[in-house]
Amino acid sequence: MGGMSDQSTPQPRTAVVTGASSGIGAATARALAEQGFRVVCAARRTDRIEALADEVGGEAITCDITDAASVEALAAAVPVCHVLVNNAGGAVGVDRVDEADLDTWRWMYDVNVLGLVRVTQALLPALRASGDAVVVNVGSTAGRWAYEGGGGYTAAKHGVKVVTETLRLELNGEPIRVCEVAPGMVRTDEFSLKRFGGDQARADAVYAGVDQPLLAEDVADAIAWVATRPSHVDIDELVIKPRAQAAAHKVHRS
Ligand code: 8X3
Repeated sequence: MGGMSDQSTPQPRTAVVTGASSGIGAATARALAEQGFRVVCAARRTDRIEALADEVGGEAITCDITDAASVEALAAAVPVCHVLVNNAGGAVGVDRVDEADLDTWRWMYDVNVLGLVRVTQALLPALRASGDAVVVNVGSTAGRWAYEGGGGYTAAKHGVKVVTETLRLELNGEPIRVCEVAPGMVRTDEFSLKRFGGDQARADAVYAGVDQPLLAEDVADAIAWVATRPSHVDIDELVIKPRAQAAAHKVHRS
């Protein structure tokens, strides 16, 4: 800063992380900054992303991925993007299919699938402009397994998996890799709390007796690894779970 510019000094590569205000998104912003990226932290909660951007030397852009104008503004601020981490998403409720509240299912599809598509569409020119880009979509083991009460969320995360595969096919021949990182049980401050409408006891019960659920940092580490492979190496998908979790219905609890 303030010194003579040295033309041989490479410009930092730019990464955009959605849902950067907490959990996996915030941890990913930190992990990518550690890898030398200039990180654009995007989320709805401005105060949180501004604090994070200050911490990592990046930029905060308030963005609601369900809103077209908001996403267009994000894209307008990022002319070149080397890494896009589509992390924003979430679950609401554990309704059985026969009693499902379709408004919450619609919200989950809107955020997890359509939001991801909206951001990807908007940033594709910037990804192309980088000449060597990686899109990392944060899926879930819920995109691999069905479980009772999970229908609205598992349907959406299966959607993330298939959209990721489709985009990889459609971009074949372009210098853009398309990857999915699919975590299982991750203990974050907000995921289960939001799912259970703020009921802390029900949120805590998800992790009860589980020896070391994954932390946001574990998933961020995987995302940063995916994003920093050599240009010719595409990690199609990476499923990451705590050792205690073998499957949706097979979680070892003490
Ligand atoms: C979160 C995993 O098991 O709650 O993406 O569906 S699970």
